[in-house]
Amino acid sequence: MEGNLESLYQSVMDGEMPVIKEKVQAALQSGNSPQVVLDTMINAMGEVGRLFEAGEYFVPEMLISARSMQVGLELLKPYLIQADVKPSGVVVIGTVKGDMHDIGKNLVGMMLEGAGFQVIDLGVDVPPEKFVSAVQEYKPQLLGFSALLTTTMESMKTTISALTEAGLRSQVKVMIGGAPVTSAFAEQIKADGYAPDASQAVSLAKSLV
Ligand code: B1M
Repeated sequence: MEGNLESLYQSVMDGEMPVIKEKVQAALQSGNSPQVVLDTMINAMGEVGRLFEAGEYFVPEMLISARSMQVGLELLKPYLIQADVKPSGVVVIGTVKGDMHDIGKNLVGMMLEGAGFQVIDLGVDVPPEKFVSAVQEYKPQLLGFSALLTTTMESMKTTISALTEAGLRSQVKVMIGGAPVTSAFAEQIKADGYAPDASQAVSLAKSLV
């Protein structure tokens, strides 16, 4: 790995938030593409997850790494915006009830914005009724659910049921994603689509609206 990328990778893993900005800038200035810089941070978070699973990292370590990555993501945001994008539609996104993970959801939101969607982000731990009222209020073409825990994937199903009960299911397409989510699960809960990562979320969103 190129030196600046290696240093950024290590800083995300160590949760060195104050130095992340300069490390992202250094990595970009030394000629690495924004995508490579982004992938470096995503890989670092993957390693954080592995260390957590191995009992070498605990929640505080995961949290400071996550905060560092958020700082880095904000800096990359302008680079994720495509040139000459036409307005594509309105998307409401959120991390489902019981789940506090938001890095992936934020990245998906940024990329959708970059592709011309107006993104209304409901945040984390979003209960089904909040998604329902957001559909009534903003009339989006698309709803996006994110979940990182096997235990909270079920909230996606509950939210789809809540939309059906409110008579709104046919008015909006639902796309889902997050590490434990699969296309088989999307089919099972009758979502309209699943994307494994943020760039495929953009292609999927475009194809759904
Ligand atoms: Co948590 N955590 N965490 N965590 N955490 C995981 C998810 C875990 C896999 C770690 C592990 O054990 N290896 C594990 C889940 C195990 C499971 O359910 N099978 C876990 C656990 C157990 C927990 C707690 C229960 C720990 C505890 O308290 N004992 C707890 C739960 C809290 C809660 O939510 N109720 C917890 C807490 C936390 C922190 C708060 C400390 C922190 C989150 C901070 C934050 O998000 N602001 C955290 C972190 C950072 C992680 C890991 C290390 C990294 C997640 C991440 O940000 N990845 C994670 C391990 C891992 O994933 N390897 C882990 C980077 C991000 C860019 O990727 O989110 O996958 P990701 O998003 C991707 C795709 O999934 C996709 O596109 C994104 C970009 O490519 N995508 C979508 C995501 N959403 C999408 C939506 C779409 C389409 C695509 O359409 C709408």
